Amino acid sequence: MTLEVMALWMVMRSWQPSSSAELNGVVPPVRDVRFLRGQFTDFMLGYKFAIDEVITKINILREDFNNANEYNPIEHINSRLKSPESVLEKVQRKKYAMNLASIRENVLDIAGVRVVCSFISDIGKIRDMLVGQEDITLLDERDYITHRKPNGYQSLHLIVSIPVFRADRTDRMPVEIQIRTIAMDFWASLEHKIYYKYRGEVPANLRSELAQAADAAGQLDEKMEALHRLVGRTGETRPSLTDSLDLSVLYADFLSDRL
Ligand code: 0O2
Repeated sequence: MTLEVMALWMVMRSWQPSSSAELNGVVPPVRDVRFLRGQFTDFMLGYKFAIDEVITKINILREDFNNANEYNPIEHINSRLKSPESVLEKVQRKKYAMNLASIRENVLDIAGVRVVCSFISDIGKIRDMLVGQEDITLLDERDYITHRKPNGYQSLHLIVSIPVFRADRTDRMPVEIQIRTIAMDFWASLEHKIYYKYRGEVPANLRSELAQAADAAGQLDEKMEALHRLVGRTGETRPSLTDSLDLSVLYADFLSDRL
């Protein structure tokens, strides 16, 4: 039996071994494990659907900006579903109860979506557009841009909940949305690689280099923001749709194209 299956079994049974001897001695029945796997898959599927919903929302914003020929603040989007191992590792590290109800209540970053923008000012815009949507509820917000982490990490983290319409029920699911600039993202992905390479024990000289790189990234963001403002938007707003507009001229134009 793999460790993963054993871990799933423990979660589903709300059971924690009191010692490694107890863990070694216990073999769950195969039928249970199949059932538990099914339950866990169903549980995780809800988070996958929540990611799909949020990505659809962001893609709609993106396409809407493009359609209006407006400047598009969204550079790129990516997402990740936490693996069962890292969900369980977090439960263990934070000393939460090892059962699904506890995971549902406490682990709010199983579904994660990252939005990368060009400029610092885009971050607030995207945040407001998402949080302002009727079916989105903001549960928590961490502003690591105003309050940069000591290692230099910068990003805006939102925990939101959105409804996911399943075949037999509607669940409100939490999603962590990270919004950051290209420079912040570049720094964070390099730092992540270094952190994993050294298994968290990053040597002091590298930590200091990373802090300097974070400063440089911060300065670049400020410079780009200033240039962006200088080039400026004209402040044009797109005209709102006029329902009573006579579309006969447009129809005639379509007909003339066909000839
Ligand atoms: P991954 O690879 O994105 O899945 P915790 O989850 O307990 O560590 P907490 O308090 O729940 O942290 O949330 P926090 O610190 O607000 O945000 C956690 C997520 O933010 C991480 O997820 C990273 O994606 C990102 N993050 C936070 N701090 C740093 C940092 O110093 N460097 C980098 N590169 N990313 C950071 P995961 O699940 O740890 O990783």
